Amino acid sequence: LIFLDHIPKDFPKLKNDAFLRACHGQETNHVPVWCMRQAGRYLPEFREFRAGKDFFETCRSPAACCELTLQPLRRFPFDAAIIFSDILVIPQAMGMDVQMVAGKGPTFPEPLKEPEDLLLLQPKVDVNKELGYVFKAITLTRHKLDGKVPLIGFTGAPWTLMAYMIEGGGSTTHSKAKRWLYRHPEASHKLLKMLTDVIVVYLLGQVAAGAQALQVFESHAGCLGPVEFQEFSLPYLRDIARKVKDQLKESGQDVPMIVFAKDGHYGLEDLSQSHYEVVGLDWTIDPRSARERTGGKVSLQGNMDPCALYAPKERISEIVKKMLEGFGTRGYIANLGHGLYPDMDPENVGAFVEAVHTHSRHLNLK
Ligand code: 1CP
Repeated sequence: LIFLDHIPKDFPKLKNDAFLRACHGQETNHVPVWCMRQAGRYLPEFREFRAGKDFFETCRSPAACCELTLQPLRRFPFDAAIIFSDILVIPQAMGMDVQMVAGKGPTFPEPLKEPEDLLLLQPKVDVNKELGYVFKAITLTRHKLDGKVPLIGFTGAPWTLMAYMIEGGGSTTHSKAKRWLYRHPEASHKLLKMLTDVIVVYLLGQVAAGAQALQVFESHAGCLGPVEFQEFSLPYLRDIARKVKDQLKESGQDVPMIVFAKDGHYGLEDLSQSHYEVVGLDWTIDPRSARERTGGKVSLQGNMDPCALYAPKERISEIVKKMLEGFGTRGYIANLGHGLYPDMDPENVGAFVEAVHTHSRHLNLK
Protein backbone atom coordinates (compact mmCIF):
# COMPACT_ATOMS: atom_id res chain seq x y z
CA LEU A 1 0.00 0.00 0.00
CA ILE A 2 2.38 2.60 -1.29
CA PHE A 3 -0.05 5.50 -1.17
CA LEU A 4 -0.13 5.52 2.63
CA ASP A 5 3.37 6.99 2.51
CA HIS A 6 2.11 9.98 0.59
CA ILE A 7 -0.23 11.45 3.16
CA PRO A 8 -0.54 15.18 2.52
CA LYS A 9 0.36 16.80 5.82
CA ASP A 10 -0.44 20.42 5.09
CA PHE A 11 -4.19 20.31 5.77
CA PRO A 12 -5.75 23.24 7.64
CA LYS A 13 -6.13 22.74 11.39
CA LEU A 14 -9.48 21.27 12.49
CA LYS A 15 -11.63 23.85 14.30
CA ASN A 16 -14.67 21.76 15.27
CA ASP A 17 -13.76 18.29 16.55
CA ALA A 18 -17.14 17.50 18.20
CA PHE A 19 -17.91 14.76 15.68
CA LEU A 20 -14.53 13.01 16.09
CA ARG A 21 -14.71 13.30 19.88
CA ALA A 22 -18.21 11.80 19.91
CA CYS A 23 -17.01 8.90 17.73
CA HIS A 24 -14.51 8.09 20.49
CA GLY A 25 -17.06 8.54 23.28
CA GLN A 26 -15.38 11.70 24.59
CA GLU A 27 -17.21 14.67 26.08
CA THR A 28 -18.48 17.45 23.79
CA ASN A 29 -20.22 20.79 24.45
CA HIS A 30 -22.99 19.90 22.02
CA VAL A 31 -24.08 16.72 20.27
CA PRO A 32 -22.60 16.74 16.75
CA VAL A 33 -25.02 16.31 13.85
CA TRP A 34 -24.91 15.59 10.15
CA CYS A 35 -27.41 14.05 7.73
CA MET A 36 -27.07 11.14 5.37
CA ARG A 37 -27.55 12.55 1.83
CA GLN A 38 -26.94 16.08 3.12
CA ALA A 39 -25.61 16.83 -0.37
CA GLY A 40 -28.69 16.12 -2.41
CA ARG A 41 -31.64 17.12 -4.47
CA TYR A 42 -33.56 18.73 -1.57
CA LEU A 43 -31.16 21.68 -2.06
CA PRO A 44 -32.03 23.98 -4.99
CA GLU A 45 -28.32 24.78 -5.47
CA PHE A 46 -27.63 21.04 -5.81
CA ARG A 47 -30.32 20.65 -8.48
CA GLU A 48 -28.99 23.66 -10.32
CA PHE A 49 -25.38 22.47 -10.21
CA ARG A 50 -26.26 18.91 -11.30
CA ALA A 51 -28.71 19.96 -14.05
CA GLY A 52 -27.87 18.41 -17.41
CA LYS A 53 -24.78 16.61 -16.08
CA ASP A 54 -24.36 12.86 -15.98
CA PHE A 55 -24.30 11.59 -12.39
CA PHE A 56 -21.15 9.46 -12.62
CA GLU A 57 -19.38 12.12 -14.70
CA THR A 58 -20.03 14.42 -11.76
CA CYS A 59 -18.59 11.79 -9.43
CA ARG A 60 -15.42 11.71 -11.57
CA SER A 61 -14.87 15.46 -11.28
CA PRO A 62 -13.03 16.31 -8.05
CA ALA A 63 -14.02 19.98 -8.36
CA ALA A 64 -17.72 19.07 -8.72
CA CYS A 65 -17.60 16.61 -5.80
CA CYS A 66 -15.92 19.26 -3.67
CA GLU A 67 -18.54 21.88 -4.52
CA LEU A 68 -21.45 19.49 -3.82
CA THR A 69 -19.90 18.38 -0.52
CA LEU A 70 -19.55 21.99 0.63
CA GLN A 71 -23.03 23.19 -0.41
CA PRO A 72 -24.95 21.93 2.65
CA LEU A 73 -22.24 23.33 4.97
CA ARG A 74 -22.79 26.83 3.64
CA ARG A 75 -26.41 26.62 4.76
CA PHE A 76 -26.31 24.63 8.00
CA PRO A 77 -23.86 24.31 10.89
CA PHE A 78 -23.38 20.56 10.35
CA ASP A 79 -20.56 19.05 12.42
CA ALA A 80 -19.25 16.82 9.62
CA ALA A 81 -19.04 16.73 5.83
CA ILE A 82 -19.38 13.55 3.75
CA ILE A 83 -17.61 13.38 0.42
CA PHE A 84 -19.98 13.50 -2.54
CA SER A 85 -19.66 10.21 -4.43
CA ASP A 86 -21.60 6.96 -4.66
CA ILE A 87 -21.23 3.40 -3.41
CA LEU A 88 -21.54 2.08 -6.97
CA VAL A 89 -18.15 3.41 -8.08
CA ILE A 90 -16.70 0.11 -6.79
CA PRO A 91 -18.62 -2.17 -9.19
CA GLN A 92 -17.54 0.25 -11.93
CA ALA A 93 -13.91 -0.09 -10.84
CA MET A 94 -14.34 -3.88 -11.05
CA GLY A 95 -15.33 -3.55 -14.68
CA MET A 96 -19.12 -3.28 -14.59
CA ASP A 97 -21.10 -0.67 -16.47
CA VAL A 98 -23.40 1.38 -14.16
CA GLN A 99 -25.58 4.22 -15.37
CA MET A 100 -27.77 6.65 -13.47
CA VAL A 101 -31.13 6.64 -15.23
CA ALA A 102 -33.37 9.63 -14.48
CA GLY A 103 -36.49 8.60 -12.58
CA LYS A 104 -35.18 5.04 -12.16
CA GLY A 105 -31.92 5.29 -10.23
CA PRO A 106 -28.71 3.34 -10.77
CA THR A 107 -28.92 0.70 -13.51
CA PHE A 108 -26.52 -2.07 -14.58
CA PRO A 109 -27.19 -2.93 -18.25
CA GLU A 110 -25.43 -6.29 -17.71
CA PRO A 111 -25.85 -7.48 -14.12
CA LEU A 112 -24.22 -10.70 -12.86
CA LYS A 113 -26.57 -13.62 -13.55
CA GLU A 114 -24.71 -16.84 -12.83
CA PRO A 115 -21.45 -17.69 -10.99
CA GLU A 116 -19.58 -17.91 -14.34
CA ASP A 117 -20.13 -14.17 -14.69
CA LEU A 118 -17.62 -13.59 -11.88
CA LEU A 119 -14.96 -14.27 -14.53
CA LEU A 120 -16.02 -11.03 -16.22
CA LEU A 121 -14.93 -8.97 -13.20
CA GLN A 122 -11.43 -7.51 -12.94
CA PRO A 123 -9.51 -10.00 -10.78
CA LYS A 124 -6.93 -7.42 -9.65
CA VAL A 125 -8.34 -3.91 -9.39
CA ASP A 126 -5.81 -1.07 -9.47
CA VAL A 127 -7.67 1.09 -6.96
CA ASN A 128 -5.39 4.10 -7.40
CA LYS A 129 -5.98 4.07 -11.13
CA GLU A 130 -9.70 3.27 -11.14
CA LEU A 131 -10.79 5.29 -8.10
CA GLY A 132 -8.04 7.90 -7.89
CA TYR A 133 -10.64 10.52 -8.80
CA VAL A 134 -12.34 9.93 -5.43
CA PHE A 135 -9.01 10.35 -3.62
CA LYS A 136 -8.41 13.61 -5.49
CA ALA A 137 -11.90 14.82 -4.55
CA ILE A 138 -11.20 14.03 -0.89
CA THR A 139 -7.85 15.85 -0.82
CA LEU A 140 -9.29 18.91 -2.57
CA THR A 141 -12.35 18.99 -0.29
CA ARG A 142 -10.27 18.58 2.87
CA HIS A 143 -8.30 21.67 1.85
CA LYS A 144 -11.37 23.67 0.84
CA LEU A 145 -13.16 22.78 4.09
CA ASP A 146 -10.44 24.84 5.75
CA GLY A 147 -10.73 22.82 8.97
CA LYS A 148 -14.36 23.81 9.52
CA VAL A 149 -15.48 20.22 10.23
CA PRO A 150 -14.06 16.73 9.63
CA LEU A 151 -14.53 14.99 6.27
CA ILE A 152 -16.12 11.53 6.18
CA GLY A 153 -15.22 9.02 3.49
CA PHE A 154 -17.44 6.03 2.76
CA THR A 155 -18.03 2.77 0.93
CA GLY A 156 -20.84 0.33 0.33
CA ALA A 157 -20.49 -2.94 2.27
CA PRO A 158 -19.86 -6.17 0.33
CA TRP A 159 -23.38 -7.60 0.60
CA THR A 160 -25.04 -4.32 -0.43
CA LEU A 161 -22.73 -3.99 -3.45
CA MET A 162 -23.25 -7.65 -4.37
CA ALA A 163 -27.01 -7.09 -4.26
CA TYR A 164 -26.76 -4.19 -6.77
CA MET A 165 -24.39 -6.13 -9.03
CA ILE A 166 -26.85 -9.03 -9.30
CA GLU A 167 -30.15 -7.14 -9.18
CA GLY A 168 -28.90 -4.60 -11.71
CA GLY A 169 -30.42 -1.73 -9.71
CA GLY A 170 -32.75 -1.03 -6.82
CA SER A 171 -35.11 -3.83 -5.76
CA THR A 172 -37.80 -4.46 -3.17
CA THR A 173 -37.29 -8.21 -2.70
CA HIS A 174 -33.60 -8.62 -3.66
CA SER A 175 -34.68 -12.10 -4.75
CA LYS A 176 -32.10 -12.39 -7.53
CA ALA A 177 -29.23 -11.61 -5.16
CA LYS A 178 -30.68 -13.77 -2.37
CA ARG A 179 -31.08 -16.63 -4.85
CA TRP A 180 -27.27 -16.62 -5.06
CA LEU A 181 -26.97 -16.90 -1.27
CA TYR A 182 -29.15 -20.02 -1.19
CA ARG A 183 -28.21 -21.60 -4.51
CA HIS A 184 -24.60 -20.47 -4.98
CA PRO A 185 -23.16 -19.93 -1.49
CA GLU A 186 -19.59 -20.58 -2.62
CA ALA A 187 -19.75 -18.15 -5.51
CA SER A 188 -21.41 -15.65 -3.17
CA HIS A 189 -18.51 -15.88 -0.75
CA LYS A 190 -16.08 -15.55 -3.62
CA LEU A 191 -17.74 -12.33 -4.76
CA LEU A 192 -18.03 -10.96 -1.21
CA LYS A 193 -14.33 -11.65 -0.69
CA MET A 194 -13.40 -9.91 -3.96
CA LEU A 195 -15.43 -6.88 -2.88
CA THR A 196 -13.90 -6.88 0.60
CA ASP A 197 -10.38 -6.81 -0.86
CA VAL A 198 -11.18 -3.79 -3.04
CA ILE A 199 -13.03 -2.01 -0.22
CA VAL A 200 -10.10 -2.29 2.22
CA VAL A 201 -7.66 -0.72 -0.25
CA TYR A 202 -10.27 1.88 -1.23
CA LEU A 203 -10.85 2.96 2.39
CA LEU A 204 -7.12 3.13 3.12
CA GLY A 205 -6.73 5.27 0.01
CA GLN A 206 -9.45 7.59 1.26
CA VAL A 207 -7.63 8.03 4.57
CA ALA A 208 -4.34 8.63 2.78
CA ALA A 209 -6.16 11.27 0.72
CA GLY A 210 -7.48 13.03 3.82
CA ALA A 211 -10.67 11.33 5.04
CA GLN A 212 -10.95 11.76 8.85
CA ALA A 213 -13.65 9.12 9.45
CA LEU A 214 -15.10 6.26 7.39
CA GLN A 215 -18.68 5.03 7.09
CA VAL A 216 -19.56 1.61 5.72
CA PHE A 217 -23.11 1.46 4.29
CA GLU A 218 -24.80 -1.94 4.56
CA SER A 219 -27.99 -0.46 3.16
CA HIS A 220 -29.51 -3.82 2.33
CA ALA A 221 -29.06 -5.58 5.66
CA GLY A 222 -32.84 -5.55 6.07
CA CYS A 223 -33.54 -8.17 3.43
CA LEU A 224 -31.29 -10.66 5.22
CA GLY A 225 -32.41 -12.63 8.27
CA PRO A 226 -30.15 -13.12 11.29
CA VAL A 227 -28.73 -16.39 9.90
CA GLU A 228 -27.88 -15.01 6.46
CA PHE A 229 -26.51 -11.85 8.09
CA GLN A 230 -24.15 -13.97 10.22
CA GLU A 231 -22.87 -15.79 7.17
CA PHE A 232 -22.86 -13.22 4.35
CA SER A 233 -22.62 -9.77 5.91
CA LEU A 234 -21.10 -9.65 9.39
CA PRO A 235 -17.83 -11.54 8.69
CA TYR A 236 -17.01 -9.15 5.85
CA LEU A 237 -17.94 -6.05 7.84
CA ARG A 238 -15.59 -7.27 10.58
CA ASP A 239 -12.84 -8.11 8.12
CA ILE A 240 -13.00 -4.63 6.63
CA ALA A 241 -12.72 -2.86 9.99
CA ARG A 242 -9.96 -5.14 11.23
CA LYS A 243 -7.85 -4.91 8.10
CA VAL A 244 -8.24 -1.14 7.74
CA LYS A 245 -7.40 -0.61 11.41
CA ASP A 246 -4.39 -2.90 11.35
CA GLN A 247 -2.94 -0.97 8.42
CA LEU A 248 -3.71 2.41 9.95
CA LYS A 249 -2.17 1.43 13.26
CA GLU A 250 1.06 0.59 11.46
CA SER A 251 1.19 4.13 10.11
CA GLY A 252 0.21 5.58 13.51
CA GLN A 253 -3.23 6.83 12.50
CA ASP A 254 -6.53 6.72 14.31
CA VAL A 255 -9.56 7.10 12.06
CA PRO A 256 -12.96 6.25 13.55
CA MET A 257 -15.18 3.88 11.57
CA ILE A 258 -18.98 3.82 11.45
CA VAL A 259 -21.06 0.84 10.39
CA PHE A 260 -24.62 1.50 9.24
CA ALA A 261 -26.60 -1.69 8.61
CA LYS A 262 -30.03 -0.39 7.68
CA ASP A 263 -32.86 -2.47 9.17
CA GLY A 264 -30.29 -4.79 10.72
CA HIS A 265 -31.75 -4.49 14.23
CA TYR A 266 -31.29 -8.25 14.78
CA GLY A 267 -27.52 -7.74 14.45
CA LEU A 268 -27.09 -4.85 16.86
CA GLU A 269 -25.20 -6.80 19.55
CA ASP A 270 -22.82 -8.27 16.98
CA LEU A 271 -22.33 -4.96 15.22
CA SER A 272 -21.31 -3.35 18.51
CA GLN A 273 -18.49 -5.93 18.75
CA SER A 274 -17.15 -5.62 15.23
CA HIS A 275 -14.22 -3.20 15.66
CA TYR A 276 -16.27 -0.14 14.63
CA GLU A 277 -16.25 2.86 17.00
CA VAL A 278 -19.75 3.87 15.93
CA VAL A 279 -22.90 1.96 15.03
CA GLY A 280 -25.42 3.82 12.89
CA LEU A 281 -29.10 3.14 13.50
CA ASP A 282 -32.23 3.42 11.41
CA TRP A 283 -35.42 4.77 12.98
CA THR A 284 -36.94 1.37 13.81
CA ILE A 285 -34.75 1.07 16.93
CA ASP A 286 -35.65 2.75 20.20
CA PRO A 287 -32.67 4.83 21.47
CA ARG A 288 -32.74 3.43 25.03
CA SER A 289 -32.91 -0.18 23.91
CA ALA A 290 -30.09 0.47 21.42
CA ARG A 291 -27.94 1.74 24.31
CA GLU A 292 -28.77 -1.30 26.41
CA ARG A 293 -28.13 -3.77 23.64
CA THR A 294 -24.79 -2.23 22.69
CA GLY A 295 -23.75 -2.09 26.34
CA GLY A 296 -21.83 1.18 26.13
CA LYS A 297 -19.23 -0.51 23.93
CA VAL A 298 -19.71 1.88 20.99
CA SER A 299 -20.93 5.34 20.13
CA LEU A 300 -24.29 5.48 18.38
CA GLN A 301 -25.40 7.50 15.38
CA GLY A 302 -28.92 8.23 14.15
CA ASN A 303 -31.83 7.81 14.04
CA MET A 304 -34.72 10.24 13.52
CA ASP A 305 -37.24 9.06 10.95
CA PRO A 306 -36.38 11.20 7.91
CA CYS A 307 -40.12 11.70 7.40
CA ALA A 308 -40.29 13.54 10.72
CA LEU A 309 -38.82 16.42 8.69
CA TYR A 310 -42.28 16.79 7.14
CA ALA A 311 -43.55 17.86 10.59
CA PRO A 312 -43.77 21.52 11.62
CA LYS A 313 -40.58 22.92 13.16
CA GLU A 314 -41.89 22.90 16.76
CA ARG A 315 -42.73 19.21 16.45
CA ILE A 316 -39.26 18.47 15.00
CA SER A 317 -37.77 20.18 18.03
CA GLU A 318 -39.84 17.97 20.40
CA ILE A 319 -38.90 14.80 18.54
CA VAL A 320 -35.20 15.75 18.67
CA LYS A 321 -35.41 16.47 22.41
CA LYS A 322 -36.90 13.00 23.07
CA MET A 323 -34.24 11.40 20.88
CA LEU A 324 -31.43 13.16 22.77
CA GLU A 325 -32.91 12.14 26.12
CA GLY A 326 -33.09 8.55 24.89
CA PHE A 327 -29.52 8.34 23.62
CA GLY A 328 -27.92 10.69 26.15
CA THR A 329 -25.46 13.32 24.98
CA ARG A 330 -22.22 11.33 25.36
CA GLY A 331 -20.98 8.96 22.64
CA TYR A 332 -23.75 10.10 20.38
CA ILE A 333 -23.92 11.62 16.90
CA ALA A 334 -27.31 12.87 15.79
CA ASN A 335 -28.40 11.96 12.28
CA LEU A 336 -31.46 10.69 10.45
CA GLY A 337 -32.29 6.98 10.29
CA HIS A 338 -31.62 7.11 6.54
CA GLY A 339 -31.03 9.73 3.84
CA LEU A 340 -32.91 12.95 3.14
CA TYR A 341 -35.53 12.77 0.38
CA PRO A 342 -35.61 15.23 -2.54
CA ASP A 343 -38.95 16.77 -1.51
CA MET A 344 -37.79 17.78 1.95
CA ASP A 345 -37.77 21.42 2.98
CA PRO A 346 -34.24 22.74 3.63
CA GLU A 347 -35.69 24.98 6.35
CA ASN A 348 -36.75 21.94 8.33
CA VAL A 349 -33.30 20.43 7.95
CA GLY A 350 -32.01 23.65 9.51
CA ALA A 351 -34.55 23.28 12.31
CA PHE A 352 -33.34 19.71 12.95
CA VAL A 353 -29.68 20.80 13.22
CA GLU A 354 -30.56 23.72 15.48
CA ALA A 355 -32.72 21.55 17.74
CA VAL A 356 -29.85 19.06 18.19
CA HIS A 357 -27.40 21.81 19.11
CA THR A 358 -29.74 23.74 21.40
CA HIS A 359 -31.29 20.83 23.30
CA SER A 360 -27.97 19.02 23.73
CA ARG A 361 -26.30 22.14 25.16
CA HIS A 362 -29.18 22.42 27.66
CA LEU A 363 -29.01 18.75 28.59
CA ASN A 364 -25.24 19.05 29.13
CA LEU A 365 -25.76 21.94 31.58
CA LYS A 366 -28.20 19.97 33.73
O1 1CP B 1 -28.80 12.78 -9.50
C1 1CP B 1 -28.73 12.62 -8.27
O2 1CP B 1 -28.38 13.54 -7.59
C2 1CP B 1 -29.14 11.27 -7.76
C3 1CP B 1 -29.29 11.09 -6.30
C4 1CP B 1 -28.03 10.52 -5.65
C5 1CP B 1 -27.14 11.19 -4.79
C6 1CP B 1 -27.23 12.60 -4.32
C7 1CP B 1 -27.51 9.22 -5.82
C8 1CP B 1 -28.07 8.16 -6.68
N1 1CP B 1 -26.34 9.10 -5.09
C9 1CP B 1 -26.09 10.28 -4.45
C10 1CP B 1 -24.90 10.58 -3.61
C11 1CP B 1 -24.58 9.65 -2.52
N2 1CP B 1 -24.82 8.30 -2.52
C12 1CP B 1 -23.90 9.99 -1.35
C13 1CP B 1 -23.32 11.39 -1.15
C14 1CP B 1 -23.02 11.97 0.11
C15 1CP B 1 -24.19 12.40 0.96
O3 1CP B 1 -24.75 11.55 1.69
O4 1CP B 1 -24.48 13.60 0.99
C16 1CP B 1 -23.81 8.83 -0.57
C17 1CP B 1 -23.22 8.66 0.82
C18 1CP B 1 -24.38 7.77 -1.32
C19 1CP B 1 -24.40 6.36 -0.90
C20 1CP B 1 -25.36 5.43 -1.56
N3 1CP B 1 -25.66 5.30 -2.88
C21 1CP B 1 -26.04 4.42 -0.86
C22 1CP B 1 -25.87 4.15 0.61
C23 1CP B 1 -26.77 5.02 1.43
C24 1CP B 1 -28.23 4.66 1.33
O5 1CP B 1 -28.96 5.47 0.79
O6 1CP B 1 -28.59 3.58 1.82
C25 1CP B 1 -26.81 3.70 -1.78
C26 1CP B 1 -27.73 2.53 -1.49
C27 1CP B 1 -26.57 4.25 -3.07
C28 1CP B 1 -27.13 3.82 -4.36
C29 1CP B 1 -27.91 4.91 -4.99
N4 1CP B 1 -27.34 6.00 -5.59
C30 1CP B 1 -28.33 6.87 -6.01
C31 1CP B 1 -29.58 6.29 -5.65
C32 1CP B 1 -30.92 6.90 -5.96
C33 1CP B 1 -29.31 5.08 -4.98
C34 1CP B 1 -30.34 4.13 -4.39
C35 1CP B 1 -30.98 3.29 -5.44
C36 1CP B 1 -31.94 2.21 -4.94
O7 1CP B 1 -31.52 1.28 -4.25
O8 1CP B 1 -33.13 2.31 -5.29
